[in-house]
Amino acid sequence: MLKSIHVVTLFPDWFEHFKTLGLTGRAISEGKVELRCFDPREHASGVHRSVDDRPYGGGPGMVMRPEPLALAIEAARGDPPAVVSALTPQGRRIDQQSIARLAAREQLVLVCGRYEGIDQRVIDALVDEEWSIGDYVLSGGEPAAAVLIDAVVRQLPGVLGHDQSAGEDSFAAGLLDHPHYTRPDCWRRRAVPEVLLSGDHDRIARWRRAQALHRTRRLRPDLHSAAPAEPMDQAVLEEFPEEFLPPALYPEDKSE
Ligand code: 4GX
Repeated sequence: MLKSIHVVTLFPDWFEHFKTLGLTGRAISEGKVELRCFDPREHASGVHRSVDDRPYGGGPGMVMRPEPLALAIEAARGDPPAVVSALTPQGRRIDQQSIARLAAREQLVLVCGRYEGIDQRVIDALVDEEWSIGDYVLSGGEPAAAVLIDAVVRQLPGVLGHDQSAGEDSFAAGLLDHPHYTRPDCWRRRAVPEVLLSGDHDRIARWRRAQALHRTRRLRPDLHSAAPAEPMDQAVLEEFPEEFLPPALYPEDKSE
């Protein structure tokens, strides 16, 4: 199970606020996981401590210089060396299954590139795997690392509240989540689905399963085909067929 996350970044400030916030912040302050940054600039020599240089072959932008980055990665991976992961657009797309596997490691070493990228020789020599958060271009790996860290930390035991667990996430079952509602039971003439007010917890669980199945089939047919079916699914879908109309509007506001 994950104990420490080491982030190699030219912008350790990026994580200063992040590591105090929300679920991740609480997990760190409670000592469930540790987050440390390793800044290549601290390994840069010369008066200017420069960490980037112009690309061989010309062209726009700058490339991260190999030596300061390599020294920071070596400090971050420790001895014996942990697996080193870089966030890059050419990496493997992260999904919930990869998050579960990453959360099962003792240590994550996340390399965030800036500028046009990293000298390829550093990737060849020191990076074991590359991960992407999606097909769009960021200006640095830091937001991608933050996405990965958020998703991984909420998998750790005791990080979610007592009555929640990451294993019960709809995504863990390969489906999108069901819709959620809170008070008031009528808001701007829109009612909460009556089943949720019934107090019948088995029926509510069946309704939620049906909504997750309907939503996933409609919005993400790719996920729907891959999701494992439950024995009850057919019965649940017959009990709660997809509704084409939104719940009836109340004639007038009961409350707000
Ligand atoms: N999912 N980027 C990394 C710089 C870079 C380029 C090449 C190493 C090699 C991204 C993404 C992403 C932009 C982060 C380029 N570093 N990362 N950065 N999409 O777009 O993860």
